[in-house]
Amino acid sequence: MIRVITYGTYDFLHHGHIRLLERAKALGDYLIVGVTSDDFDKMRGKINVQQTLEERVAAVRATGIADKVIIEEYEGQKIDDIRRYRVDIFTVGSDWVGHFDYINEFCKVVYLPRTDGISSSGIRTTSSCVNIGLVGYSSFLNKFYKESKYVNAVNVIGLCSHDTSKLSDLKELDFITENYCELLKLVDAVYIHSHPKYHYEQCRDAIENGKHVLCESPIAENEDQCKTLINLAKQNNCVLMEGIRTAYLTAYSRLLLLLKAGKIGRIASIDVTCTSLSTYGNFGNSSLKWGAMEAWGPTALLPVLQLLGTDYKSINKYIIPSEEYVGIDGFTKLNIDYENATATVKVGTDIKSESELIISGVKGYAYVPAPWWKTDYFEIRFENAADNKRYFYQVEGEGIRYELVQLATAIREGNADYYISRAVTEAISRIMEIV
Ligand code: C2G
Repeated sequence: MIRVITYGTYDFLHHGHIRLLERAKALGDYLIVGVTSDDFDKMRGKINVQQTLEERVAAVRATGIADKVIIEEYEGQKIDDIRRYRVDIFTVGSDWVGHFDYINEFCKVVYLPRTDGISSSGIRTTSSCVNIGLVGYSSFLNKFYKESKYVNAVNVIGLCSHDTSKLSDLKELDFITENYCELLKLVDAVYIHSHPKYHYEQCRDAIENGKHVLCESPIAENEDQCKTLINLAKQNNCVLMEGIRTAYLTAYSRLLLLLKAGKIGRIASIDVTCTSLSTYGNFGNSSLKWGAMEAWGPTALLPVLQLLGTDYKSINKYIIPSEEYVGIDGFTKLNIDYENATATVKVGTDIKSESELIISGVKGYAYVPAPWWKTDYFEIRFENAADNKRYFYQVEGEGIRYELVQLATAIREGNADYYISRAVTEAISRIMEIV
């Protein structure tokens, strides 16, 4: 019996895939199909996959062509599989010619002609492309725009800004306006990165016009405004997503899962620092300058609220005012106390410090090095250093593209608060008001 193996993502299974599977089967008597896991696809840069692994496996099984379906989860697994299943032929489409020649050492390699004129990314783009308008003035929007090009479920088509002097990359957009209502007429969704004092009304106007919103946190300056936006989004069947990029990073979300699973035992203390001397809004006038809490508060509060909860007992603050801008905090330290845990949050735009995250538990602690908010790496450490574990998860583009993939998914499936719960969003707005 000649055993053949092939691998793929098989997102939105189409006739190109099926033809490949048919010809793969024809190479022998028994066909094994490896379907890639979500993590493995993300690791190898395929972040746009929209169907779940379960859906993709089911679709391949339903063709009735494969004799066995396995999951491809890690780099190098193909060699393991070829040995384990005593494979005679590895095959894949001709778009991979040369890429798998090394497998000739283990079995015969056959590249089959790829079917022209169809692709999963083509299906994804036509089936659910979200037209996005950008709102704001910060140079960060250049990075956001560049990252959006990696996500084929979204398409940035316009900008609303009162000052485009720092938005060089966006000058290529066909639609640039100072009129927010005009932008709203054109798009399906907006990404709001204006000054936090405008977030509430810009979110409200977008949702009232039936538009989805991804807004830089804080989405509102107090809890009442926040609750109003959440209810309005529900009534209008709009997605309202909080833009804290850290929440969408694989490393951060895996750290949270490990800690919630009790990896370090009960968490007693969290120390988190976020400082950066050149944060958005340094535009020479205080009306556009973001204070330390505005720039870093939501990010710094995220692990505290997600791990210790939102029902803290007290918050004490220590504020060092900005020396340059009246009424703005240059550095803020918060002590947040719970029934049996405590957190220290330090944020600064005028003062530089070691921006790390340390989560202390009764069995050990988690250490995330600076800049922890865009980390690809963390350690879980114990009394016996031999038990320490290191974790690495590749990050591309500081998490913006993962945030955009989640926005497109939320618009398609409706789960806007999958990564950041509404309770956390409300608590952030509540704390922003206190401070
Ligand atoms: N394919 C094809 N014709 C198309 C599209 C895809 O023949 N129009 C083939 C690909 O060459 C591949 C298989 O169908 O052999 C699955 O394609 P994808 O789902 O796009 O996954 P891909 O990442 O290309 O799979 O490690 C090997 C990779 O996993 C190969």
